[in-house]
Amino acid sequence: VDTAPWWTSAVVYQIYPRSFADSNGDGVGDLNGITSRLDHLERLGVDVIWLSPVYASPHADNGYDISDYRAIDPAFGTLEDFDRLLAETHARGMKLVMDLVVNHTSDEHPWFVESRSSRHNPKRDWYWWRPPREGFEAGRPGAEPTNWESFFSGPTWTLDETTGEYYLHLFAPKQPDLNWENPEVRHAVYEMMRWWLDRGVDGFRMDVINLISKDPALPDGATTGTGGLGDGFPHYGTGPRIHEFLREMHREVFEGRSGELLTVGEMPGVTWEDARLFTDPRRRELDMVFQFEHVSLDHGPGGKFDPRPLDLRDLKASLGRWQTGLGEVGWNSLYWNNHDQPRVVSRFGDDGRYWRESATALATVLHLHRGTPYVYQGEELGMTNAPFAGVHEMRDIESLNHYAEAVAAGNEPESVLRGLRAMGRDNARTPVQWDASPNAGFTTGRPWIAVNPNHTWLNAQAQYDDPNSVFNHYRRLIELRHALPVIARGDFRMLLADEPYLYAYERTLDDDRLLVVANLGGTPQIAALDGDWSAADLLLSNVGEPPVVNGRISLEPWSAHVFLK
Ligand code: ISL
Repeated sequence: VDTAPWWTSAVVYQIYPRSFADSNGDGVGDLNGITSRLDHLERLGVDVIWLSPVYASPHADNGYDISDYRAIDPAFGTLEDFDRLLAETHARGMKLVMDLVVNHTSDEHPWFVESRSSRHNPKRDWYWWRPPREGFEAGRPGAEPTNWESFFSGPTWTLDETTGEYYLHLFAPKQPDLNWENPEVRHAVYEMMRWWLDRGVDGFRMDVINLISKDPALPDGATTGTGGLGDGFPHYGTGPRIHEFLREMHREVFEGRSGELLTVGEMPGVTWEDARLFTDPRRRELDMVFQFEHVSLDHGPGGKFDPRPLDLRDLKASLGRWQTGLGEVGWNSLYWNNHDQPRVVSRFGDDGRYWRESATALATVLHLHRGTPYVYQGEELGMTNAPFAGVHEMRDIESLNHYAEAVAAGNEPESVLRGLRAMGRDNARTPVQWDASPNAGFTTGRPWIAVNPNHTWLNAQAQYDDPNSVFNHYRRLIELRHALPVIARGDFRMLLADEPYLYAYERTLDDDRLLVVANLGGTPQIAALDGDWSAADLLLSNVGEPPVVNGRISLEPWSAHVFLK
């Protein structure tokens, strides 16, 4: 009997609504736009849609700053539109998972408006309020209660003149952190989650959920940050009560509901040891987590905006460690892309000469690991980074803040721009390229961020009927996961770990052996493997059948092959 959870053989597709499809010509994607494009997802064969936030929001961080958890933002539509999207998704046999952003709210959420109104307001303690540092006058540099640096530049504290106290925001000042120490906060969140589940949604992707438990002593961090600021992560990352909070959430929200729901926690800085605890089914916390190790390997000494080339051996060591670490207990999420990461074909592949081959090779390698694959909108088309002419074409608060800070600190604008062009989040946020028409079929109006000019040849319409397209390669990978238990549940063994251009591994289940072998570089390679693969079935290839003599497989640049025996 197959007792593996349903999501071991499932693939999730992430939609960033603002950039997916615009139904009303205002230049911003919306819910009706998504509903009108569900055929694309059905054709691709994905099982679950994860919707980035569509709640009411002032959009300081594109909806990751929520002012009403039970309302749809008018830019995206209405609750009625939402219900229709949900019904249409279900009618096609797919599930829909919401984004849950509860480390912080918008500063325009009524909870925060009340909280800031006076020191004695009943909701005062729903957020983190602190007086200025001992001996410092409020508002002076250094008066912040801790030295922590925000993810979006500058300090994590903003002074509120009304009461003369500071509030904590790990992200933008318009994203104040909720105080999870307060049980009223936790129960208000659980109630809201139950409200959405009762409405029919199939689970949650939980934004920065490993940051919700802070050390209440709020100690300073080691001063590594810009302008004398410090790293607060050890005091709020995977904090003292995080497992307790997630178990409580599980009890209050998920216990007794259908086993068909999905929970995935986004967890910057999480280790595989922690991830195993979070996803051990006996502990009743989460189904899976998003980790960040493999998307940090190309960060240079100056951090994310100072990238260095990826050494493939580091990538294999990292992903291999997670495969093994969560091999017996726990479960992996597999992703190259999301709305916060540059496009993988530009980042780890070759978006020029070997565009198609590298997009499909990277997809092959990722999808056949043990874990649940996530496809980010446009990834299935091989969408690339955007050719931003300058910062005036960028929209992301993280990029704009970093640019202002770095240039003010005396850095050459051109060199700051280089970092943003390579690593900025807006690379992932240009509109989905549906066809070759002027705005790529995304909108009839003026898009909120420019469409990538390569949509004239890189678009969905051009790929549906091309058997070799990136789209059809993703479709086949998804099909394979659905069809083969060895992909869903087999053991994982990394091969050729020291090879700098080859990515090879074996999956085994009972008598089935699956071999994935790929050349992730621009020169021909030979993979020398143990055992005889010459008689094995070639299940999938992105370039055609490779020459195989026993265990020696010749690999063209960026070729990827999947064998079964
Ligand atoms: O991209 C990042 C900054 O370098 C990440 O650290 C990112 O901020 C982090 O992964 C958390 O992301 C999530 O929470 C943020 C939001 O801006 C991101 O879009 C979201 O995915 C705050 O809600």
